Amino acid sequence: MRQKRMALINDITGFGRCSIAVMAPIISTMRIQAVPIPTAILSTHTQFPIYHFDDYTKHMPDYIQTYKDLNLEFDGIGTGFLGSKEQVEIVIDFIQSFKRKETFVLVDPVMGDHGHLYATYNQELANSMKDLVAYADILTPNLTELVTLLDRPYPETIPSENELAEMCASLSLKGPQMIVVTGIPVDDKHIMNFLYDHGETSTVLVDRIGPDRSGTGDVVSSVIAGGYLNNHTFYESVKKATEFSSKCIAYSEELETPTYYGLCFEQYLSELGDF
Ligand code: PXL
Repeated sequence: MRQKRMALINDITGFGRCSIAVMAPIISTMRIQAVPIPTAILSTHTQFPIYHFDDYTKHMPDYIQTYKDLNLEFDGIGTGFLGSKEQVEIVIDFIQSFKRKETFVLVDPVMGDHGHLYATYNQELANSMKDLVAYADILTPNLTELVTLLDRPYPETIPSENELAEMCASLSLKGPQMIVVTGIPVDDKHIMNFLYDHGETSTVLVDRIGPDRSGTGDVVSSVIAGGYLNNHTFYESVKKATEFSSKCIAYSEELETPTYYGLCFEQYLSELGDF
């Protein structure tokens, strides 16, 4: 028997607590081997006023070829921030090569927030993200990403649970049967995560603490992936991810950490070790 192993296809950002710099420690703490596959290397993430961005696309095929030649196996594959259509195609090839019957794929369709796509995003990239969605077992969009994947406009009011269920059902026709719409600001005091699991829906409500923080999605998706790989249900994994991120956000606020410095997750990281 070997330990479980998860490929993390995402960027490496030095300062700012996002992507692999967050996902690898969380996955490792959850006793799963983390295997980074960088899509880009950045000094800080793109929410900072300045950053150095080194696209890794041209290295990715050779990097991945080593794993093909070694016949490596992965129990989980997680994808996040992707920079170009070409990169999405490389990721789809990776999934086609490494997804076995028991391998689960989590796609975090990192594209934007608050109704706007990130600066590095354009319509072409958003369209190729739709192709990637077809390979996901678990999909973790926020509301902006959910409507973008469905080619719908950002809603003027927060959608009802029935509307969210209908949108998730539409998206599930493309492949993913477990969808969590993250960070829905239902009112001034609460954030809702809406779950769709093979046609069944549920919600996880959490107190809203301070303004939105960058990297929250990366903390949430890695705890979900780790929990699911450790044989928890999708609902249990989302609940743990929500509670953990909420605790980290409260601590980050207490320290008056700037929102773009991300979640001070190190404080509570060890608590994930027994989940
Ligand atoms: O956490 C999302 C994310 C990941 N990677 C990079 C980003 C962002 C969000 O801005 O800029 C490089």
